[in-house]
Amino acid sequence: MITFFNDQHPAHAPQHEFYRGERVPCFETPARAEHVKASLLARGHALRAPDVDSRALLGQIHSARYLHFLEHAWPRWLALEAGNESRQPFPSVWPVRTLRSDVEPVNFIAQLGLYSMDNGTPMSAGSWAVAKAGADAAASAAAVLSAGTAGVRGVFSCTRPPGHHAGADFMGGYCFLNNAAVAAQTLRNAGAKRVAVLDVDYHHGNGTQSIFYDRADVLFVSLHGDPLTEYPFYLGHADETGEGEGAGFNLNLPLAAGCTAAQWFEALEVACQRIAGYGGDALVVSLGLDTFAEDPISKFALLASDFSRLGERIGQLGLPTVFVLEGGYAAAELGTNAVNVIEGFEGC
Ligand code: SP5
Ligand code: ZN
Repeated sequence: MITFFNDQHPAHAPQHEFYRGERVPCFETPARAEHVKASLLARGHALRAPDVDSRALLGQIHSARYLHFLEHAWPRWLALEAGNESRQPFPSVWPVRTLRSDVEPVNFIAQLGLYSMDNGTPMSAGSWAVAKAGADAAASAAAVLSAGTAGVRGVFSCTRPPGHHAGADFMGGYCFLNNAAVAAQTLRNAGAKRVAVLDVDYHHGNGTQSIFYDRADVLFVSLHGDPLTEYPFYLGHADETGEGEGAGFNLNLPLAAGCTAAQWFEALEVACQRIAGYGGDALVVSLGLDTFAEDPISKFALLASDFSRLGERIGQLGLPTVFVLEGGYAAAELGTNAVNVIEGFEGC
């Protein structure tokens, strides 16, 4: 499968995140993408460099003040105090209910809280450049598909950091820029009337849902761990069905942590029926692989062979498809699992 690989990704390399009150090594590591790259090359898939500048697209998905913050965050952090190049900024205060988010404070950490949904999205020196290059990869993949090149049914955007938790004006869950939303909007801009997004990451794609919640031209369908017990906790329930023109164009299929692969595939079937009924012109798959049984932070039970089956089922939808890499933290197995999906898709 044609794959756009964000080869700048190693420059996004924060050292630690918080877990149960302790600082622990990041789960979302450069090794993840390197394992996917190795499996792609070993199995004969050529890699391309992103060739679309997503800047204008980012302005269609994210707020101007959020993009401005992200782009300048690291140099501002360095300017705050000597030694900050070896420290990571974390938010410590957030504008929850009754507090104002319309006035941007001057204080850097207060701004970081304004533009974050959690303290679980660590930043490093290269984060902006790498996230931007990842959005370029997603836009490049969608552009190839839109060009209608003969024989191209699927394109893969292989990048990190992931994107589906990032909303119009906030980061979260290791995500800064919403790559899947960029891909969907690229397809719309190129003439697709309707685009479906299928999010199969273990975690609900709250950012993608919120970006398209009031739109009928992008259907969002997600299967994920029940937010009553699983991150991102505050979105992803079954009663979230869209609003305004988007009413009826959002489908959440929460599943109990610990559910079986058979139960997961039953939900996938419901998701696929909805997508087939939508009559879209193209599909974006938020390809999280943290549904894997051995994932260190998730509680579903898919095996390597199940990812081939997932790719086949997606292929049966018969839609031009952009795959965008999201989560998946069993790094050594990530390559096999990702390539199983895209080869399952190609083989069906
Ligand atoms: C893109 C993506 O998959 N983001 C996930 C962000 C999850 N962040 C919260 C992690 C909470 C970890 N809970 C671990 C329980 C392990 N026993
Ligand atoms: Zn995830």
